[in-house]
Amino acid sequence: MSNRTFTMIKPDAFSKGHSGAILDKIIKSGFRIVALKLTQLSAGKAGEFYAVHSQRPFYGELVSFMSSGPIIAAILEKDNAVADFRKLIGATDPSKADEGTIRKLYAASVGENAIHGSDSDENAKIEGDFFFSGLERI
Ligand code: 3AN
Repeated sequence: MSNRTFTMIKPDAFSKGHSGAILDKIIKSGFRIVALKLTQLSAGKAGEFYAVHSQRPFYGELVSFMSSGPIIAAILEKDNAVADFRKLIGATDPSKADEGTIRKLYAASVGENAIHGSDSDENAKIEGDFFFSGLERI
């Protein structure tokens, strides 16, 4: 079990001004930030990041949304990071997310669901490496 996961505060949450509250909740939940950046994905880069979903019907919408505005990307550290962070963000569909989760608090729909969290240790490493060089993390 690795102790790192990867997250993005998505364009909807960023543009609504929820980034500070979300980062505060993440830190207060026991995650340590080990890399952090504000950036905006091109459609090409968003397509590459979500390539695993390229055959899904929502892929075009997802790529267009994820490249529509700034995002905050981060690598987070905590024991059992991947599973604990998925619990903190809640279900993909915010209407099904538990009370108090980030998606319940800040997400509007399954397509625009405020935050990303890696779904496995393997993907956490791939996704963290997609955004951050060795010099950009501690
Ligand atoms: P999660 O982000 O909870 O791991 P995935 O991996 O199933 O969910 O989906 C990746 C992203 O694709 C989601 N965060 C969401 O933005 C988008 N997505 C998933 N399902 C749908 C859907 N039915 N319609 C639109 N977008 C979707």
